[in-house]
Amino acid sequence: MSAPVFYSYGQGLKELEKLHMKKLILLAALFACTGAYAKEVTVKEVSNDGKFYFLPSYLTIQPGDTVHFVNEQDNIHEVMFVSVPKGVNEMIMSPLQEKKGDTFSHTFTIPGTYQFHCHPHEALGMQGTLIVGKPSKKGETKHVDHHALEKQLEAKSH
Ligand SMILES: [Cu+2]
Repeated sequence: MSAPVFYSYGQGLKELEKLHMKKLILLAALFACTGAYAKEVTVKEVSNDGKFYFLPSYLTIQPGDTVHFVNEQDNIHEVMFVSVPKGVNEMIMSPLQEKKGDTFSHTFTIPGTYQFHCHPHEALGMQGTLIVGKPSKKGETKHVDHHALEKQLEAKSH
């Protein structure tokens, strides 16, 4: 005959703690997925001794995070996204940022690799890369023809 099994009070408590921990871990995972902790990140647009660059020029964020592009000096910058993941169906570009403090903000929800440049300083190499979540694999991004778009916008305004 086997004796009935009784859990001591201490053992029962431990089991309860374990369950509680499992719940907490699940909750944390859920928050991570739903972006409850969305972050805000700043990228500076710097003009320094004839050099023009984004600071940082390479950054990784999570889907749902917002990037603020902030003009650091009274100089003209314009952020244009020239390569984006294929799922992105909008043109991401700032208006002309002419004054110190001018800010362009965008929230990124689609994972992948984004490349951007400053339009007036394109030839001077003012460019950057943004990774949202995970980098895109080959063939998962598309080039945005902003020169064509610019012509379209010009045509509309005339
Ligand atoms: Cu610029």
